[in-house]
Amino acid sequence: RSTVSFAQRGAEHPNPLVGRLFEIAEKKKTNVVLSADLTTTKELLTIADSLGPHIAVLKTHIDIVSDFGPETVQGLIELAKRHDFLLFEDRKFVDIGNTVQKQYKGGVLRIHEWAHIINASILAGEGIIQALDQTVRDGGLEDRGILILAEMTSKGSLAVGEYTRLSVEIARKYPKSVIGFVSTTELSNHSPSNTPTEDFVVFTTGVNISSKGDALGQQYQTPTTAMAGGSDFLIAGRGIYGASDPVDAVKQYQTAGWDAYERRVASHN
Ligand code: UP6
Repeated sequence: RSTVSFAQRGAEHPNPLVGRLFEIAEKKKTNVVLSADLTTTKELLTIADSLGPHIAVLKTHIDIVSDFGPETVQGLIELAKRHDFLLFEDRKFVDIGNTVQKQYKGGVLRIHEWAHIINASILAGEGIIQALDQTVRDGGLEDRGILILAEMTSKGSLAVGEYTRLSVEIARKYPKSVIGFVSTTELSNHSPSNTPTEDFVVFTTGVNISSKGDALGQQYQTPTTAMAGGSDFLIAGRGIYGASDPVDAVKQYQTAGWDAYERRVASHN
């Protein structure tokens, strides 16, 4: 579905959260997901406020915030409303179903209360997705979705081949809550679909305009190559918040991502 416009995909998508995501992207002309890996509430909220107008989603690692408290979440919720972006907690759930339900709903972080999107890996088998799906469906909140972490960008990642293929197979069983994948490319070649209307949203990490990687195994591709590979949303962290002028940087990622998206759609019409 990557050659269809976001507007059309949003209008036709059975999941209202995906509808809203595509609507935000079209309205703001951005498919940038800011990976806001800042470690204090003040830094996190400051960057969310200044870059908010240019992003569709803000991705957090809420457990790295050293002074985490109710004001952290309150601030994120307010900024998400003011600038119209969704919140994605990159929790990478990995445990047995019973444990992840507690991690998702409870603890100090209460992720389910504020994060529209979460992600999980299928290392533990299908039960983890079944458990999160249950919480999404019975949790009393409409706009919640799961991404399956089908690949990883770090060097030597074991999330390849059959693992990635099974991520797609499992995703198909939970259409009410699984909205897509975190992966480096679109995954239909791993597991071709029999349903032409199937529409998983592809979020791609490891995106950077000026770097090839870091000293700890991270491997980057550019916004253009990610979009050519069928990505829908580009997740970038240090390339944006680590730049000398983050506002200038986010605009560059926004333009690169949106131009590539428009070219992709135009070339198929
Ligand atoms: N992330 C990856 N690769 C994956 C999955 N997740 O980099 O396969 C996450 C990291 C970080 C962000 O946890 O929050 O995406 C990438 O940040 P960066 O752009 O600063 O490298």
